[in-house]
Amino acid sequence: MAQNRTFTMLKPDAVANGHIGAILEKINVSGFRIVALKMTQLTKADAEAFYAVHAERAFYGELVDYMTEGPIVAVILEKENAVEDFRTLIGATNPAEAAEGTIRKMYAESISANAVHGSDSDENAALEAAFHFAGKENF
Ligand code: 3AN
Repeated sequence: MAQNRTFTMLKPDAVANGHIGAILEKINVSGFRIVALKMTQLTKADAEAFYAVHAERAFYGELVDYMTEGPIVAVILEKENAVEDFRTLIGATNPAEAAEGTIRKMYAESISANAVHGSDSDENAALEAAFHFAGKENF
């Protein structure tokens, strides 16, 4: 099967709680190859643009505030069936509903501070990767 890519962010709660290493290790042992990686902090405009699809949702303001409160780690990952397999690895949006052994079950604090982002389609993975990485970083 062809290799394809997904995009993740380790969110401010995961970074602040010291989980960068553990989460990257879990991603690696689950068969994903790290293609590009950087620690950065989103501006309000960055977060509003990244989550524009949620602009009408009640939690949008809270989400933008939360995603800008501290640094994040942006990562492009590669694996067969990357998007779907990564969604399985991270678990449900609400950590209270996430399966045992998933990243959100292990490391998330709440439905908004839920430790990691995972792209929901190949198209969005490509858009989100391009949002965070310039061509020379994304090999
Ligand atoms: P996922 O990240 O599982 O794809 P989405 O795309 O529905 O979930 O939501 C994007 C982000 O918005 C979530 N990762 C979470 O941080 C936040 N979010 C989603 N639903 C809620 C909610 N009901 N209350 C607060 N924040 C939420």
